[in-house]
Amino acid sequence: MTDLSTSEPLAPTAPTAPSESLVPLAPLGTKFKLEKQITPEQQAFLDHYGYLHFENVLSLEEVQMVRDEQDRLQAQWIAEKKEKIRGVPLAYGKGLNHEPILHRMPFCSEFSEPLRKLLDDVRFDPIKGLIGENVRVGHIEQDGVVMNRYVNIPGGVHPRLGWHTDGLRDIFYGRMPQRMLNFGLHLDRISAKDGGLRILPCTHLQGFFSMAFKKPYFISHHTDPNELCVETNPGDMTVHDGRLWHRVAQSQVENAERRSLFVPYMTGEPIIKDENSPTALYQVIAKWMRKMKGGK
Ligand SMILES: O=C(O)CCC(=O)C(=O)O
Repeated sequence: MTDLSTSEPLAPTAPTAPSESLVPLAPLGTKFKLEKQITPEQQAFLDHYGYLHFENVLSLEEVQMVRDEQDRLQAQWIAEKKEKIRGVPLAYGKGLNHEPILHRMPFCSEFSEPLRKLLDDVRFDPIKGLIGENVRVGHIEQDGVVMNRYVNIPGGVHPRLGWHTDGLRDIFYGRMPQRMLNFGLHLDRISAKDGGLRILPCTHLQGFFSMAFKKPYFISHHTDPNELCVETNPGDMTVHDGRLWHRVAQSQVENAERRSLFVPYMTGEPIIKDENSPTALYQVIAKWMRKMKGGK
């Protein structure tokens, strides 16, 4: 296990005050277009707010392919009665018709050729440049590429996800949080009433104490006065800094489903997972919390 005191912590980025920056800062909520290169405006936006939103990154055919792959893998893993993938417990629950489903599916790109091909497409290369050199897609690291399915039905166990940052899980691997970005592919039309992604802009600049203790991880679901609701269309992509606080709000519509795919872009020493990997403590806690709500 790495000695925490000697692990290299996240390099804190100085906040760029709009007035001091040479690059004009676009207003919060701006949706960008993903081109072959990240523009200085996009970089300044990420540095300042901790996230970016790109519209129409996937075609509707690609969105359908991702949805089909999620359904295919889900059916396969349920039929095989899989309990864990590479040490990560699977989150079983009920779908819109009360059929068995999987709410979170880790390492998906390892089990789907078309998904792997899509995520390695050159269109995503500019994203890697956002956090510097030696960045890699975390296909086989930590939880890998995760497919999410939130279902809002009476008695449902996973209609939402509490406040958290993604970077803190490094602590469970015995090291300080490393620099990372998580990019999300959004598969549904989601407006504020449908729940969906809520972020706390600028919290990536908060420092370690606030990253660890600002809110109780995954337990807190409260609306924060400073949160931003990220409304998406199928094929949109969001990118957020691993230090940014975010949550997924529950839909106000009954019998509703939302799907997303999250892809980690990692730096630092890789923490590779295989079939013999143990379950990390944060995954044990997540499973225990699901059980408390009646899930598996
Ligand atoms: O579904 C989303 O938009 C966010 C997912 C997320 O925060 C996570 O999987 O850690």
